[in-house]
Amino acid sequence: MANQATLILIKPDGLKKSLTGNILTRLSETKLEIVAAKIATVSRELAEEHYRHLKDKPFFSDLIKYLRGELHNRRKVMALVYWGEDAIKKCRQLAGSTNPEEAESTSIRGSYGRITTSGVYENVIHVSSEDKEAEREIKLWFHPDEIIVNLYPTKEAVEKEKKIKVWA
Ligand code: IDP
Ligand code: MG
Repeated sequence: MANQATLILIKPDGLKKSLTGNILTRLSETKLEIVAAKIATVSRELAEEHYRHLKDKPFFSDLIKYLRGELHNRRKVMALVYWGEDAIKKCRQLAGSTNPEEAESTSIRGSYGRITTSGVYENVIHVSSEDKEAEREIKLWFHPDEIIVNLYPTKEAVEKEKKIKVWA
């Protein structure tokens, strides 16, 4: 299996429960490389685009609230790109099943996830499920210059008169 990239999100419940260290320690068992990392706020557009494959599900609007941190008063996620051999399978195995009640008890979701009374699967972490999805998601969450390896083709562009913030 060739090198592969996957998006990982530590979701707002993971941040609120102070699980960042535990989750990164678990993921380090994979011996994969972290090639991008940041804390990000999640706009409605980003959340809806990220979970667009679920937009017809009855739990979609709660899922968007969950990813945006509205259920945990933590308006942020930690986004990372893990890279290396068989990255998706290795990370999904450690993450465990989508439904935290069905996830193996020692997996990340099995250890730390729960189903809320309103039925949201609060499962602490997101992992891309296959190559095409990983590419779509990584491009959604990161600019090319935030990733320290060349994962996908890029092109040069000039942004005219774009206001940016610099240190005062
Ligand atoms: P995945 O996160 O394991 O790839 P997906 O099917 O892509 O699973 O679903 C994305 C997220 O939507 C899940 O991680 C979970 O938070 C939520 N979700 C998925 N299915 C259900 C469901 O049946 N009820 C409630 N929440 C769900
Ligand atoms: Mg998925």
